[in-house]
Amino acid sequence: MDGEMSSSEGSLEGSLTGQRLVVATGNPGKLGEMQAYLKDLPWQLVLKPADLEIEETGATFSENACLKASQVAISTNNWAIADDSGLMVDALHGAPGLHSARYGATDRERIERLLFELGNEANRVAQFVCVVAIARPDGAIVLQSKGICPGEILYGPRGQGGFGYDPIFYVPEQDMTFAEMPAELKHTISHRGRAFAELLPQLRQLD
Ligand code: ITT
Repeated sequence: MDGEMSSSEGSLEGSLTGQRLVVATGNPGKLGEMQAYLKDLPWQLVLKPADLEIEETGATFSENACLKASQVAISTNNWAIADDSGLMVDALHGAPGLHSARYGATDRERIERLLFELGNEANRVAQFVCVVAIARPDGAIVLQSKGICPGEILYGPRGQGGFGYDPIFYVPEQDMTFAEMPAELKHTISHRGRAFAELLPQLRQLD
């Protein structure tokens, strides 16, 4: 996956027919999940050019998702889909939130920092939030949806799957962290899964 991401714009798996849809993410974990949600649609999925970086200056997940989708659409003159997401921890007043990706240099450092900031705090309540936006080639946003997944932050990592904060995000109903779940289960119940569940029927109608 990393190899694919380092290439410039290129085709991904998916339909070979239909309009091109640029998947506007530089995060390989997200890319894999977005591809899985989009795989049966009649769109030709295309990678964002590796050197096209969008500055996330928005004040909300929605603003950032729209920014990324719009700017990638305009730069590539194609339809584009973007996701802005993050982990909000109640006891940290919503942090890392919008800054989830910038909380540390690597997934491991981000997890270590979050566990350090929380310390022995008894309130471990948290939620993952995801907004997905789709832009036309002229940059206009045509679809947007939001998904939330409630859970708790563990005291240490558990599980090998997923990416990002998955090993410390525990979902009580499943008695598993995101990293312990089979990918299909995470895809169904996650913040991203919920956002895509709302978006996909509308995307089918667009086509
Ligand atoms: P793009 O903007 O290029 O898509 P990014 O990683 O910078 O990639 P965001 O700004 O949306 O994306 O940051 C979201 C961060 O939140 C991401 O880097 C992860 O650390 C975390 N995150 C989001 N969804 C997650 C998930 O399903 N599991 C674990 N961590 C997740």
